Amino acid sequence: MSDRSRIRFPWGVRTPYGRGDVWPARVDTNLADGLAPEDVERWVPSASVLHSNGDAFDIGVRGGRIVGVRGRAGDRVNRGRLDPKDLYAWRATASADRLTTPLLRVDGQLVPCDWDAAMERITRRAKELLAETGPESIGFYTSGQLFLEEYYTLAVTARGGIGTNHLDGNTRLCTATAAESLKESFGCDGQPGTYTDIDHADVIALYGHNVAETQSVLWERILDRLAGPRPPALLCVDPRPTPVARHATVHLAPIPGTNVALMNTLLRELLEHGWIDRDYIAAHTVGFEELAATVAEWTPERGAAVCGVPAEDIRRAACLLGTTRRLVSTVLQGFYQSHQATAAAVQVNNTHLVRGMLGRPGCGVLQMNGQPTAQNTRECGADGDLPGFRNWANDDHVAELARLWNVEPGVLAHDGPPTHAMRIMELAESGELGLLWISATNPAVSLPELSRIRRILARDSLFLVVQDIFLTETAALADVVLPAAAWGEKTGTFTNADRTVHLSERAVEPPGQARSDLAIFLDFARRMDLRDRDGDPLPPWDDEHGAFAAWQRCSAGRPCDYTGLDYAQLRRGGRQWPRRAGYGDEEAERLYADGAFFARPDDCESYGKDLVTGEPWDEKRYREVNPDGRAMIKAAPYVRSPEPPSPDYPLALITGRTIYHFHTRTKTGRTPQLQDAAPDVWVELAEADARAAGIRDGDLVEVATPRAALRARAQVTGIRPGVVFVPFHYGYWDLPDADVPGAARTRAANELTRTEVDPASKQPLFKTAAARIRRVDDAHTAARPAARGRAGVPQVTGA
Ligand SMILES: Nc1nc2c(c(=O)[nH]1)N[C@H]1C(S)=C(S)[C@@H](COP(=O)(O)OP(=O)(O)OC[C@H]3O[C@@H](n4cnc5c(=O)[nH]c(N)nc54)[C@H](O)[C@@H]3O)O[C@H]1N2
Ligand SMILES: Nc1nc2c(c(=O)[nH]1)N[C@H]1C(S)=C(S)[C@@H](COP(=O)(O)OP(=O)(O)OC[C@H]3O[C@@H](n4cnc5c(=O)[nH]c(N)nc54)[C@H](O)[C@@H]3O)O[C@H]1N2
Ligand SMILES: [Mo]
Repeated sequence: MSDRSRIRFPWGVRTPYGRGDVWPARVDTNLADGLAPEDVERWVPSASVLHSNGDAFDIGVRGGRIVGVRGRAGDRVNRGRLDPKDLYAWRATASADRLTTPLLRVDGQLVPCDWDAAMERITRRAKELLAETGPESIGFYTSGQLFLEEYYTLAVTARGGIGTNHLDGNTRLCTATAAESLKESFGCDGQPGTYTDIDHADVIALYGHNVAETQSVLWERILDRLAGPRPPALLCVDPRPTPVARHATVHLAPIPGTNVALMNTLLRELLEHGWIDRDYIAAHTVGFEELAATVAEWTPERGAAVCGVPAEDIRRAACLLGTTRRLVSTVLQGFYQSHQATAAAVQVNNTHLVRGMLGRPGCGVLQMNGQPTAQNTRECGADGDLPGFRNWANDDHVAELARLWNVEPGVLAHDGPPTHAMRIMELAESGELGLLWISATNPAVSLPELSRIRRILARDSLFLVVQDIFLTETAALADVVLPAAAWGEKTGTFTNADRTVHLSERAVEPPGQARSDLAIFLDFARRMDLRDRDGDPLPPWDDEHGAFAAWQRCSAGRPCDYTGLDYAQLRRGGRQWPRRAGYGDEEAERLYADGAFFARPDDCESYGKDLVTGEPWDEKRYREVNPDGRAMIKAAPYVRSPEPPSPDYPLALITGRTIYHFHTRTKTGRTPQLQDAAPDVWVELAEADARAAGIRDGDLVEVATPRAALRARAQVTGIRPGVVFVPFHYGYWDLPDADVPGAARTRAANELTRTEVDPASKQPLFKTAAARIRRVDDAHTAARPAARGRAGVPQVTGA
């Protein structure tokens, strides 16, 4: 298949296989025009940083430049395959508009400067703030896209060195609910399942997960099973007619925000029919009776009325879940970013717990990650968790960290849990936070209610540092901009959604003065003169090798144990954790195979929360409920959405992704093949809603919520009536100055979304808002280019 056609046929050709067989290899390659594989001078091991699937490939280098990519046939994750973003977006790393020097704000303008000037300005402000108000006036907001070594360095610097509790990652927007749901059910973060479960499954249930577009190589694995002998049945729960929905045996398209009602209905069906494993429940779980009581009222008819799906379809879905012997479930943003996020994700865990379907081939839960390195943000404690899945409310865990870092325990002790991202923004808004350091994330496009975020980031009282590879919408608001080395220009490790760790090595030099994020964080720590109890520099390491070794010590004995991994092994291919020294691939494949959980009161990462209110449980309550550290079946009643459609705003607005772009498009928007496939924002709406508003396919329309309005081209599809979908990829960096918000052109989906977080995970509800839509008069639109074809929609479903 030609290169170019992978844009139109993103899932490539099928390599069918049967249940229990090994997924055949297929090597995808993309090289700069005119080059053949033998022209490549060196192949450097790496993996994808444009999703969480962890697809492994080698970077081709020639003449000191990246000239292409080639999938790794032997890797357990992708067996050589690459998705369209990975095939093409390596080109963006060499864009002419990369940041190549630090920038300082002088008289309102960002002007180039050297590293000394930039870092001195930052450390001067940080030292003033430490002296005037203390560590809690400084905050860090990082990413799910750096390397493990970088997160651990930042966590030690911020938590152990500066002593602030205000450190979170954009993983808060992404997989905070995955982590929270795993803690609530199993006592600890860490993915129970593995991708090889796809090879064995008889039913694959996908909840709010458009895997075809967001982990398209994993979807190829599913398509190859569908094309082979003894194919699995698919259950898709998504209001849109995604490629997954089109291949589903049962497609449930619930009203957005009703996931808990649907899950409770499905669970009741399992219980009513006795499709449960009583021995497993008795031996390994607590909480079953409460679940049975909570779901008792959720008859299929009641679920159907609340969720707006036929009762018969719910029965068919439950029958799939209830009668299969091998069930794999995946969950992603349609649950995590919707109303009652954690409560809904936990109910998916419950379907596995009541059926005893965990830790065996073909029986696994994948509470998916989204970003390539989100797992590492979480395990290294660069988010609202402590490193090594330690429990902030357990004094022994905090003391253990203090010993590891050789700092006073008091430095790490705080009144509450680490501050979550939206709270960090509130502290900046109120003026309590004086310095915010943002690395590898673009909140001026990706956070909800953007007019408010722009106001906060632009405040005079906030000294804003932004560390990126491009001058993003966020960087444009900074006081100091730091140019980072990108993927391919630095070395480090990262872990995908099924616990597979890959090594990504430096292939080429970074442009200009750009430096790795690791070097920047360490430079800051040195200039701040951060020290441990013995007066030695903190962090004590100087490079990625030192950081990795320190992380291994921190992870030892914890669920995410890295002590048996090293760079030399990882250079040969991805390997999963947990990996104590001497552990083999078998032992790492699935968590909880023996029905033993990391949930004993002394071990667990969290004492848990009330799923509806988010109220934390204390140690005493946890010990009462779960003294032996079993899996917890936690029930949740359904609660109505905080912003349901109303007479003024009669539609439900959801937001999300296309296969061709990654987030705020800093890379994919600079890759012509991808940008051309989805050049501008659109809004997907149903035929009936379009007709009612006099809208035809391709018309320019305005979508408004109580917060703002944006303009986009209409795409009329088979989406559930009453629901509109807007991709969130389109910010403003590639528009002319005149076309920014407030002027002619508002196009970022997050202008419309609301600042509301899930009570338990604190993840913003990007998929819960009420909206209205109207056609914009043609006279206004004559000058605007029409989107070519159906932007963002692959031409062929890959069957
Ligand atoms: N191409 C591409 N791939 C990516 C990314 C990217 O930007 N582009 N980003 C990566 C990252 S960081 C992430 S987090 C993942 C996200 O991956 P996904 O979660 O698969 O992607 P989304 O499009 O955000 O949302 C998934 C689906 O949720 C549905 N949905 C919306 N509201 C509801 C609801 O209330 N209930 C239910 N059941 N479904 C609902 C939407 O219709 C949508 O199809 O993708 C990763 N992979
Ligand atoms: N409405 C709506 N909003 C959403 C979502 C949604 O579905 N709907 N999804 C949410 C989710 S799941 C996510 S993950 C977020 C993503 O939101 P963001 O994290 O804001 O999106 P990105 O564009 O990936 O931003 C990453 C930034 O890091 C820079 N970068 C890349 N590599 C490096 C590096 O090596 N070093 C440094 N320093 N910088 C680097 C990139 O240029 C880019 O500016 O958006 C969230 N926002
Ligand atoms: Mo994400």
